[in-house]
Amino acid sequence: MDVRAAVAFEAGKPLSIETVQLEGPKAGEVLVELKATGVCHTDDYTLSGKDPEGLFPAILGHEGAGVVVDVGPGVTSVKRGDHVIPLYTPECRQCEYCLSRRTNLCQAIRQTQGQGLMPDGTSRFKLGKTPLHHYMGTSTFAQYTVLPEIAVAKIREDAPFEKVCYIGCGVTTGIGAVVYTAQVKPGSNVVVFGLGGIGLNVIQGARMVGANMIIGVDINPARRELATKLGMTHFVNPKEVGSDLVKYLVDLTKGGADYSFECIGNVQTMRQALECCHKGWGESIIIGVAAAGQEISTRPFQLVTGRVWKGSAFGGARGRTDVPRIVDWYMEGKIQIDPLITYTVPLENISQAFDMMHRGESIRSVVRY
Ligand code: NAD
Ligand code: DAO
Ligand code: ZN
Repeated sequence: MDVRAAVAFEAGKPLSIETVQLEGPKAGEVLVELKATGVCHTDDYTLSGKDPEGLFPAILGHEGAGVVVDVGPGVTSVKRGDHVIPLYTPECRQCEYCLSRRTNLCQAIRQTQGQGLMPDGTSRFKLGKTPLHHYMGTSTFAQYTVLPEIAVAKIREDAPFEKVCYIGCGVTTGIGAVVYTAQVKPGSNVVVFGLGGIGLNVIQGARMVGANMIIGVDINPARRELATKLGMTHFVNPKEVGSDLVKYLVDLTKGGADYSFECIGNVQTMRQALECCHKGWGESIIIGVAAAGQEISTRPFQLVTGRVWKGSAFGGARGRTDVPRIVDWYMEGKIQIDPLITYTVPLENISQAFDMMHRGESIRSVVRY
């Protein structure tokens, strides 16, 4: 079928709106009509050419929501008409990783997904005769996409697509890091570095689980107002604190954070996030993705004396199991999404969404198909 899509032909060039050809779903696959997709920094990172694993030409996008319109042979868990969120972290429930119950990093289709291909080693997208790479197994910058059955979460039908698409990455990454990775206990003191599309969701996750102090750290004072509405109790601007941010945070929390979250992707703030944790038990969760080749450091004594360094991908969430529950939390008013969606644009204007992100004017922009 012919499908309108934003194609990334080359690193560093703007996306181009094209009519591409999409083959139907093969065994174990589903065809999804996308209704909305968020535009995230990770799409921008790949498009910029800085992502060493970026492949071109490709159809980017990984934060979508839509409706199943066709299924391939053998598909049993979803049917035509089901509302779904595509998952860049699938959940097969059969691989060693899924069965371990110790990680959400399902490996069932890891290799081909990393090669920009479907599990059978081919692409479903073409422009003329040129195959286009899939991206993160999702390729949501297209009106329709094909996904493995294990990479869609079935969600309730009354959830608005142009809001819950954000659960496909940012919301789940932030809230999941609190609920699943760190398992923050009520009454904890939490420090969140970076109050963007991820950090703001950590803030509201911390509020949802009953944290005590929720301290937001950001160099952009404009982030204070929204973060406060989502549950932040204290705002710290490192530019105003002087040279010893770590000491300031340890003093503010009277001994250090029970949990800290790094939501920037900067190796210096990763170190600060670890070192502002409480001696003996404080846990620091790295969410931010640092640039290729960067390394983290600290004095090993920080770990010897009980601080714990962890990472979190997709919030530690098992997509097919946990994403529908997060949609329920939104529909029940336990978490907010609407104030975080700054702009909604048609596919033709997707470049505006990237421009607003570059200028720091948006938390999340959404493309509505
Ligand atoms: P964002 O740009 O919207 O937010 C970053 C925030 O950090 C901004 O508010 C900015 O002002 C602030 N900031 C920048 N430098 C700072 C500094 N030195 N000190 C304090 N604040 C500073 O980004 P985002 O969309 O929230 O993404 C955050 C990170 O999370 C990125 O690295 C992204 O790649 C990563 N990410 C990780 C996962 C995962 O599963 N681990 C998923 C999605 C995104
Ligand atoms: O299983 O090795 C693996 C790959 C896991 C990918 C995890 C994604 C990490 C977050 C990247 C940013 C997502 C938008
Ligand atoms: Zn698996």
